[in-house]
Amino acid sequence: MIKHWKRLGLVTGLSLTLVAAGCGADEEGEEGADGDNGDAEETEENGEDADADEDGEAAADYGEEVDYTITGIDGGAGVVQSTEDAIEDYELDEWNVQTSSDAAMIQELDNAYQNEEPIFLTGWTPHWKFQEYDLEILDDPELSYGEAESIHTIAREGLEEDDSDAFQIIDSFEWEESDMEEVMLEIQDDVDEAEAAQNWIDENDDMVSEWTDGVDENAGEGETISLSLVAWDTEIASTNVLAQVLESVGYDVEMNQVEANYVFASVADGDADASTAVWLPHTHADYHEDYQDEYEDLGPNLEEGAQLGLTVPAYMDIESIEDLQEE
Ligand code: PBE
Repeated sequence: MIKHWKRLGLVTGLSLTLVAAGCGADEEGEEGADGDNGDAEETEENGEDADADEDGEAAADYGEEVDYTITGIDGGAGVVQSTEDAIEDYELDEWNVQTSSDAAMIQELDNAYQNEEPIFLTGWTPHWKFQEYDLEILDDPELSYGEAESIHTIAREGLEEDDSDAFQIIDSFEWEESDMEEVMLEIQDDVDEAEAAQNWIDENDDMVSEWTDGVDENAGEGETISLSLVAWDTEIASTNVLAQVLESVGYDVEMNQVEANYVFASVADGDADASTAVWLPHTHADYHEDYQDEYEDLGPNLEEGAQLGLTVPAYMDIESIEDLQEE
């Protein structure tokens, strides 16, 4: 599965992601002629789920209804790559992933959700979308999306020697899924990112004071620390918290939103000091393999709480990615 990932290298992922143009519902038009499973639409016991007679059949209808399109985020994201792997692993030949951004995907989810229409998303937890919408991650027996994983922090070589206080804080930063969700939800509720981060810090000063233990309150002396991130809500939350803590002891923090591959390249090159955006062992395995010798992996900032998966609204009648296979 990992093979085509490599090719992305330093090139922007966006333009390379498959958008299997125009592939759509055309060829499968004969499914009404399948004979005995005929009138599923009309024979419901519960009248509600008109198309949802049994998983296989409902899922086939979903394919047509969504034009065999999975609504994705940026092409550099591991979850988009995993979705392309799933298309291959489950032989979903006519399906494709449409790339956009985290925000645009959520907008599409919102539109579909209002109308109870089917939609397939490149999903992951933690993410506030699971609090705001009733969503499910489909079973993935082939493990195209990997298993539960952790989010790691990486730092540039030499940061520890150059600035042991900043290094200590960056290295100590660690929290839990529920913490990250709190910050994400507030940002989603239109609280400014820095303010949401600060609110969480104010409520969790026991934890935060361990990260800054022994660090002088003016340790930063105005030095700049630069953190790389992608505009994924999880990373916006973690990076803002870390930035606020660094600023509280006198650092100036630059947060640079970049494409996924550049998170790794920038820390490897020393252009950035650190990043909290590294999902392992699955999501970013290939980026990490390419760059891990050139930066320091400081281990999880969020342990085992993360998971990718093909995600749908709970009102859809489908349980497994396998249900999308046409018989
Ligand atoms: N995500 C959020 C990223 C990692 C962080 C799941 C969208 C990805 O798929 O690469």
